[in-house]
Amino acid sequence: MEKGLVIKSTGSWYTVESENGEFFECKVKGKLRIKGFKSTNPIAVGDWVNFSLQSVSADEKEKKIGLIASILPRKNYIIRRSINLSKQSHIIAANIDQAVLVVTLNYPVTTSTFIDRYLASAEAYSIPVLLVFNKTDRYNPEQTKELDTLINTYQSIDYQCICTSAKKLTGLDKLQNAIKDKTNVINGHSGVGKSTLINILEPGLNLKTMEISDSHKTGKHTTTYSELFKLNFGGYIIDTPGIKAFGMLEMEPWEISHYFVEIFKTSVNCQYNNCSHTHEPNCAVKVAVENGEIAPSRFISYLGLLEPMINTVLPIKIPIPMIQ
Ligand SMILES: Nc1nc2c(ncn2[C@@H]2O[C@H](COP(=O)(O)OP(=O)(O)O)[C@@H](O)[C@H]2O)c(=O)[nH]1
Ligand SMILES: [Mg+2]
Ligand SMILES: [Zn+2]
Repeated sequence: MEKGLVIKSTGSWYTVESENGEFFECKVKGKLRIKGFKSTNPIAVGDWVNFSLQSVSADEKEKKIGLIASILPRKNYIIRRSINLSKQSHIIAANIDQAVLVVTLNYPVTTSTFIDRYLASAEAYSIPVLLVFNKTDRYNPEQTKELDTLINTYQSIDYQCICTSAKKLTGLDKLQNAIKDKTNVINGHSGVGKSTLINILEPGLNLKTMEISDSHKTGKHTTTYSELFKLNFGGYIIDTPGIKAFGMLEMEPWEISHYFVEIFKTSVNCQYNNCSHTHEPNCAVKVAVENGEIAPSRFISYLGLLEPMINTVLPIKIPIPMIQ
């Protein structure tokens, strides 16, 4: 039995890279079942599988194909829930080491709310995030200050931040080091520079970029298959559908606060252990926002996610102007 990594899936065939770097076309042997999981695809890119090789003759030539016998346990995965009623989900990718969110303050605008939703989703999936602030060449002094504040906010809660300019070619070594030897998904609004950055780091890798999210707007369910692209300097980049695919999991209101790391940490000091940090007395989170230990923008993002679930009103006066 061989062990390998699924790097491409077309539905019934999988391209598997064996541990010594050979590629095999593989099929699933019999029926694979994953306990407690209803999914349209049992195997996804990023899965490690055990497979055996079988010789088949094709066009009078001997060829080896693989038969996948089992999947190794996943450390995480991202899914897209189906829109129809089957309740089946589609696994986009498994075993992701890092989610890279490319952000620009402007051109186009990325709001802190958008960043925070992304971070919360990634926390829910247990995927570390790298924040890449691109197009620094375009910022005037005032915007640069704004950027510094934003970076301070995220670094203070332990998210790795890198500033880049694909135009001036700055920060690219840092970016390369940060994604090297990892399996990365890359996201961010259209136009922030994802393709440009990737093409500089890995010339020739023309990612069929991620604008597939548009199909979600129309409600159409396009079956898309992801692919792991190998980086020559080590690691992989996953060509994934957009941010929508990385959306929030179904969760209870109290769960949301678990995915805002600093809110979760602070909440151990709230009077009620199921405190929603809105109307409750003796709420340590509200105190921390008021005295500047928690960034107001983060608290506002948290309330924004809570709001569709319960009717929240801004529970406190926000002392500092926030970045939008
Ligand atoms: N000034 C400037 N422009 C950039 C930078 N990075 C990308 N761009 C430009 O932004 C536009 C969108 O980039 P693209 O890579 O297609 O964005 P994507 O949609 O995220 O893949 C292109 O015109 C790029 O040339 C940068 O760091 N500085
Ligand atoms: Mg692109
Ligand atoms: Zn509280």
